[in-house]
Amino acid sequence: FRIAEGPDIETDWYNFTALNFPEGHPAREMHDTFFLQPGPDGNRKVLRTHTSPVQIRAMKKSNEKPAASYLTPAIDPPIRIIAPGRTYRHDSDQTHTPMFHQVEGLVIDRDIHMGHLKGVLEAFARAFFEVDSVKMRFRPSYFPFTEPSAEVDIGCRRSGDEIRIGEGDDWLEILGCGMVHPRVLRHVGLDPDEWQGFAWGMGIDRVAMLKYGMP
Ligand code: 2NL
Repeated sequence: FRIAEGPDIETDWYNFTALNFPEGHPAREMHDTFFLQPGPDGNRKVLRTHTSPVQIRAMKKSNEKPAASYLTPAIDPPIRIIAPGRTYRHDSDQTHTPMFHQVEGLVIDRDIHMGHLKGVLEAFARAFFEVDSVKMRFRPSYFPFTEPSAEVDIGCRRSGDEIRIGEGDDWLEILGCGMVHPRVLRHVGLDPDEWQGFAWGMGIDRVAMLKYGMP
């Protein structure tokens, strides 16, 4: 996986439209979006509400021909990227800060399926929590940009103030994921009959607290 980065200030298209949020859909407001003042063209930019636009930019680049051969060459699929970064939502209380961090991951290749997603996330959980095996479950969920979509819980055991990861009869949600929606692939110029992919996203604050045993 390569690390990919992008701008904090995004256009509506990269933050929402390309990700299959319909125009005028309440989900755009539900993200508690910070909107900037409209520019001369009437378009209002946003503070990105997730790191997904970074991946949209990477996929779009992957099939755009550079203006000249000495400029950044197009990265053809397969794409394997991790997109960490600041994200913003108009939400502020004891458990929410208006600026927080997400890490998203994306894989695009031929013949990609949910089994690959499961394998990558299991390998991630074992490495991140530094344990040999992690109990995991996938619950059906919904995101506009993936189909099917799932939320992933890891097994844990709580005793007093302590929490043990990877075993036990309790569950803790750590991330959301799914197969990239064909409409998202089409928006970035990839043919969904040729290319498939999976993506996931998580808030890093939660997993960091778990890893370092903060209650
Ligand atoms: C969550 C869920 C998710 C993604 C992020 C993604 C990005 C592209 C296309 C499709 Cl460009 N999907 N990202 C997919 C599923 C879930 O995040 O709860 N995050 C905190």
